[in-house]
Amino acid sequence: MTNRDIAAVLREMALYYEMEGVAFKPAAYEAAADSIESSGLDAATLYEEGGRPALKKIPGVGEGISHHIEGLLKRGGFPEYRRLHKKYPIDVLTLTSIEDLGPKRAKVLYQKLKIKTLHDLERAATAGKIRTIPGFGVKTEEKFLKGIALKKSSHGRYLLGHILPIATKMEEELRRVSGVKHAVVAGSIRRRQETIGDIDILVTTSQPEKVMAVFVGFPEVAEVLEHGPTKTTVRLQNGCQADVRVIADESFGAALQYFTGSKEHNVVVRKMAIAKGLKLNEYGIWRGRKRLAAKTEEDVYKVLGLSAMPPEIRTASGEIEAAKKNRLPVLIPYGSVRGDLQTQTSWTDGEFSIAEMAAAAQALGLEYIAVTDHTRSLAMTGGLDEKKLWLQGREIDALNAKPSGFTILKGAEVNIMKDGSLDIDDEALKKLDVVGAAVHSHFKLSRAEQTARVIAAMKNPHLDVLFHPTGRIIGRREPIDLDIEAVIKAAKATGTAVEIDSYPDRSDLRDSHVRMAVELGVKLVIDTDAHATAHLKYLDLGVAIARRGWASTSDVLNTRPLAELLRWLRTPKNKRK
Ligand code: DGT
Ligand code: CA
Ligand code: CA
Ligand code: ZN
Repeated sequence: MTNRDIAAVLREMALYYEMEGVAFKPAAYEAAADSIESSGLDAATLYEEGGRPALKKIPGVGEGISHHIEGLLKRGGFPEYRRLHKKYPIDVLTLTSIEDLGPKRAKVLYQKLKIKTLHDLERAATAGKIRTIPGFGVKTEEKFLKGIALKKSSHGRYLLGHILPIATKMEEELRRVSGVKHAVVAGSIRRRQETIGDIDILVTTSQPEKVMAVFVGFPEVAEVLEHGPTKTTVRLQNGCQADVRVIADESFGAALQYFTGSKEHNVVVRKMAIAKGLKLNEYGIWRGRKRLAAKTEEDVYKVLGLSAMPPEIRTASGEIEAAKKNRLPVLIPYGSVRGDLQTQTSWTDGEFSIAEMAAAAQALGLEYIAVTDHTRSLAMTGGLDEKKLWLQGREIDALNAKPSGFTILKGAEVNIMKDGSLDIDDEALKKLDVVGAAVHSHFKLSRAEQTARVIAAMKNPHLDVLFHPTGRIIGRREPIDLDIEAVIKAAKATGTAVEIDSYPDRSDLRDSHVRMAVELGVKLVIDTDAHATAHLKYLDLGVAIARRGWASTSDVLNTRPLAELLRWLRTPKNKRK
């Protein structure tokens, strides 16, 4: 049983407790699930080596949950889980992944229509049965159908944030096998695309059989689909396929270039080769039977008169022209964000206190964070009003007064109301270090209305960062209908920064939007939107989006040291550069 399997059961428990209307437990189980999923420690190994006390080393795992995990590891279940699963024999994780379908509604759907699966839901919705339940209506029914369609369309692809840690771990472990020289993840993962079809690993080694034996023996492997000395393909527990190709060391660069892609990029590069009377394939770049280069990617590109392009921008959208002219952008490096400017705490819907979030951020090497809890019109999160923001500010002052080399900024994730106004007074906003605002309601306005609403909000003299510019959640919620170009231009005109959200299924500002912002000289901010300490480590996923959008360090405000960031924030908006 993997950490991911355990996390799934704990998430199910959280949903069951929500159905039952139990207080506190849902949040605790959800937090434990996040923590286990992102932990570098394997729960089964911990348990094997140190029993139940060892499990409690995982943050968020206390007495009760450690008993449950023991039950899962020893017997594949535990009494409370069996009781609730019997009471609600439904695929609650899948059903509640549909927008607007929470656990409470899943319970009603089961009780009234015996809906257990996504298939049942689709059948009931197309038969017009959902609308017969009090409180559901035609709109809800349509929304469910849309949600199902969205889910189907993203089927078979995986979020980068979920796959990258697994791929990186495999790469590192294969590198340690004796005889291995190179082990590198290629394909869409190397290009850091937002979703991933499969994992492609390239290896050069003197002992191919050994590498393949280690690969098929990884604990994540569910099934071996093809096992040979040059190519082996497996399916992982999470459904994703992974393959390892063993290639000749002398053509490593050519193979890496070929298998990194994108296909579109490769098509253009190969045409360039043909135009020069050359041939390019995964074994090298050739004139007739003479191999001109193959050892490194740089060598291969050089034959074509190109400097090597960072994988993230190999999309056939201008990078080849830039490489020809030696005008490639210097992309923002991974690890260069100094502070997270969107985090939520237990003051609202986050799991941890301000002090805990700050300590975790500092442990990751960050220099500052902004606490940006939700504000009052988001009542379900316990959103803060002016008074509570002030009180929170006093807590932050007290924490900052202790010498730590780390700074907590006062902020908020203010709500943009339907008319574009903000739900907190200007006087209170003025006292904050950094004000973010986002759309959290009225997602379905027309493009013209939605655009005007967001632009009106950006005109507020205290709004520093537009959070969640599009509101998209991958595979779950369509973006709001927005004239994004007009919004980005308004950001420039008003001196407002725009957020790149690093959370794995958010990235609601897309690479193409980032590129537009960079071209227009709009400042960006990279945040995790952390609701728990375990989320803070997602910052580099946001850096990947920034890189895909051709952003440099200077485009991203929170790569700056604190004093410089504060100088920008304290400059009146119409004077910001
Ligand atoms: P994915 O797996 O759907 O997220 O996307 P990729 O880009 O990883 O695609 P994949 O796994 O099918 O192939 C890996 C790379 O191999 C791809 O990016 C470029 C190269 N490649 C594969 N098939 C072809 C092809 O037919 N033509 C060219 N030029 N390159 C190919
Ligand atoms: Ca791939
Ligand atoms: Ca592949
Ligand atoms: Zn929140």
